[in-house]
Amino acid sequence: MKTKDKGFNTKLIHAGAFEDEFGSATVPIYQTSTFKFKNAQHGADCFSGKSDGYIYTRIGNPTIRAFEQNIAELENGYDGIATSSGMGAITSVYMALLGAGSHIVSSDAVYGPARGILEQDFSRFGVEATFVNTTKAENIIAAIKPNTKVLYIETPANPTMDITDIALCADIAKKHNLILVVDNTFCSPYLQKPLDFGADVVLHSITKFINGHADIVGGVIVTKTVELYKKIRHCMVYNGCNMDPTQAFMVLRGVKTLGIRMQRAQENAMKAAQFLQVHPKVGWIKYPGLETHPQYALGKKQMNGPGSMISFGLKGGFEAGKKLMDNVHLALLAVSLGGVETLIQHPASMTHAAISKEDKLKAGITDDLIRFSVGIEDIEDIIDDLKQALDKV
Ligand code: LCS
Repeated sequence: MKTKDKGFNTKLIHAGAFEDEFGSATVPIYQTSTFKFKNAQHGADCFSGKSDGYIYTRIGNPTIRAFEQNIAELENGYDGIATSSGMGAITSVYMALLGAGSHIVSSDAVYGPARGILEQDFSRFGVEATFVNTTKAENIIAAIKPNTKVLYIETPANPTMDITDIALCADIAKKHNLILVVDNTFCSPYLQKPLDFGADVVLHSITKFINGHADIVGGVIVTKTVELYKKIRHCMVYNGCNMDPTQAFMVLRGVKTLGIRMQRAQENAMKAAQFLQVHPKVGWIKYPGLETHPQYALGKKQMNGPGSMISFGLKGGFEAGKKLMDNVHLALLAVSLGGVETLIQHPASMTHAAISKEDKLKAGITDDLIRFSVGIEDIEDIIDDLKQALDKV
């Protein structure tokens, strides 16, 4: 079924529709590493690109392809490249777009390893990186050098919930001939479509909202142009961080409910945020749905809803936060986010441990910051759980 002119929830279920000879209603798992050629000429034609038949699962596979075409349509992009993990997506993009002597400007608050691999590994190959608070355009412009090739932003940022203006970044990128890459993990295409605001590449950890059930790790990249698609796919295939057919099957199943999951999770998050905001033991809270968020208006402009991620700190600092995390019963004390279950974690010592203490503080990742990923359970139970844990602080 052609879904280009259909609504988002219809696309979730039917985009990139797959057909097979049996009329399967869902996409089967093609659990095979390799594919038979019809004859030697067909094999040669598949390799030269004259024929588009499947060759080898690292290069392409029907189950994986169905997911790639689905997500490309959801993000309004040219095509998708599925990867073994979100970090696989990020590394493939860095590999494709950066090289010895080039420079990247990135948000200072990004998922820890997305920054760590630039500082600790790409630096060994002569790639320079500057991390700035990208919520202010002047910081980005000041960091751009003659050898800057990429502007990389995460919005809302993990874990500070800072919101960066995608359209403004696209303008800056155009003026300076940079490729704008947006990590859209915290929103999913249900809430934000960076390519529509002028980004060149959008990527995700599909481990989070897109799959939504905390049962697989995976990633995906969607590009605006065929040129970027070819360049990045080449690096993913040669680097070997392809998605597996079973992962693709799982995420094809998960993505179908993205709309209803996100809607429910953000309704819950709004109520949880309102509860935390007025609680006497809470020192501060950052949630895009509260008017107290520093970029509340920008969030309203570029996001179709505030999402379900909350960052907050207790008046008693880290020690109080530790007590809270040790006393929740319903929320799981676990990293990751964006699943149907509510999760709580401490970024400074967990997800962002790869970043130096000084850089963490500069990026706003304070020691008291608690990250709360609100699930789709009954909100009364989520709030009761917070209440009883806060009583013990
Ligand atoms: N981008 C963002 C914004 C993320 O939050 C993560 C993982 C990644 C990329 C990497 O994706 P992965 O390779 O794990 O699929 N964030 C995690 C987090 O906050 N807790 O655990 C993982």
